[in-house]
Amino acid sequence: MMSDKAVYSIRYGGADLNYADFERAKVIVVPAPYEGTVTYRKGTANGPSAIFEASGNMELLDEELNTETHKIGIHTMAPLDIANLSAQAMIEKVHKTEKDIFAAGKFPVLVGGEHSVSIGAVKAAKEAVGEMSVLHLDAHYDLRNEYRGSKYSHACVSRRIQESAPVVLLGMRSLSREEKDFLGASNNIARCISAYDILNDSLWDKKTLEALKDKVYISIDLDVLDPSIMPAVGTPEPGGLGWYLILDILKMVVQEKEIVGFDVAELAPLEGDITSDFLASKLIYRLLGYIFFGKNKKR
Ligand SMILES: [Mn+2]
Repeated sequence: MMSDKAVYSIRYGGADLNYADFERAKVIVVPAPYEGTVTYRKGTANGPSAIFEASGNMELLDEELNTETHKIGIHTMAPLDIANLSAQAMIEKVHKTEKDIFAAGKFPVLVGGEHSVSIGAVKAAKEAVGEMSVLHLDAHYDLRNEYRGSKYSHACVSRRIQESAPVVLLGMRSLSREEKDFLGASNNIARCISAYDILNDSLWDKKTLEALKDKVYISIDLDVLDPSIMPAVGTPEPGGLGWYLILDILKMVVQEKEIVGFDVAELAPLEGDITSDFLASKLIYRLLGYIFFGKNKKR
C-alpha cells in the first residue's frame, strides 16, 4: 500500500480515488515536467509534483462555489516522459497526448513545466474544436521569434501560439523592443490588455471579452500573478494580478465563453515555501469549479 504522501505526489486532488479513473473522469490532468529552455531561475520541472502534493492538503469542498468539484472526476495521467527531449519533440508529445484527450471527449488540464508546454496543447485544441481563441495570462508578452537559439523557448510561447489561433494577452508588464515592433506588424494577436490597461482603462474587461471568440483555451503563466503571492516563478515581475482579480477575470470569461481546455505553467517551487504551490493548486480547482459549475453551465 502506498503512503498518502506518495499518492499525493503523483496525482491532483488528493484522496478520493472513486471519481478519478480515466473512464469516469471528465477532466484529465497532464503533468508536463519540462524545463529544457529555462534561462533564469530553474526548477519548473518540479512544478507538477509540488502542485499535486499541495492539492492533497486542499479542501475538496469549494467554499466559494459550494461544490465538490472533484466529483466530476479528475484523472491525473503519469507525468509525460519529456525531461530529456528537445523542445520541439516535447511539444509534439504534448500535442499527441492532448489530441487523444480531446478525441476521448474529455477536458484537458496541462500542468507545466515551463510555459513552452502550452504550444502543443493549443495546437491540439485548435484541431479538435475549430474556431477558437487563446486567452494567455502572463507577465511577459512572450512574442520573440527566437530566444537564445530556440524558437520554442518559454520567451516565444505567444509567438508560436498565435501561429495556431488568435491570442488575447492579459496582465503583461514586461516588453522587449523586438516584441513591441512585432505588435505593430501583421500578426494574430487579437488584443493586448496589459497590467497598466487593467489599472487605467475602465473598459479593459469588455475589451477582453470582445476580442475573444466563443470558444476559448486558457493558458496561464503563473508569473501573471504578483510575486508577493506567487514568488515561485522563474522570472518574477512586480505589479502582477492579485488572487481575487485573477478569479474575477476567469469567472467573467467562463460565464461568457465556452472553455475548451487550459494549462497552468511556470511554477518553480521554492525550498521551504509552499505558498505558491498551494495557490497554483487552488487556482486549478477553482477554475475547474467555474467551468463545470459556473452560471452558464455549458457541460
Ligand atoms: Mn511569463
